[in-house]
Amino acid sequence: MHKDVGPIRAYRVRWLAGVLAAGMLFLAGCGGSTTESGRTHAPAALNTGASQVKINEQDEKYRFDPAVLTIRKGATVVWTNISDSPHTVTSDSGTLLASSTVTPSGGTFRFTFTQPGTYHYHCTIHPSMQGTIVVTG
Ligand SMILES: [Cu+2]
Repeated sequence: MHKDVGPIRAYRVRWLAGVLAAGMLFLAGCGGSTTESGRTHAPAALNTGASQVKINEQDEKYRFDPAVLTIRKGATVVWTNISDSPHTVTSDSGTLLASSTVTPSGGTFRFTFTQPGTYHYHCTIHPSMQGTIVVTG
């Protein structure tokens, strides 16, 4: 008897994605702890996803979420504007991050960090919006 295993496999993929997402949150919460326990046997496709920063609104203030994001050298960060206002992603010093206007309701800006360091940035339209990307070696 031949059974269609499609739905079961789909469930397992979703479950694995959830476990990996939880593991990444755990790593982020530990400020870049180098534990490897959550990274075994991860499918290659799930290792190539970009890190995400949401531009959203909370308590009537726009913000970068998370405000501080730790990534590894070579990783790409994608900022997605899910708020109702345009924003920018602009380095506090230097010219590394220099987005054009990131449009409301889904506009994105992406950047690949190739050098370790701590990169502070802000929104030129709302200077109180500040964020930091920490790139580990
Ligand atoms: Cu802004």
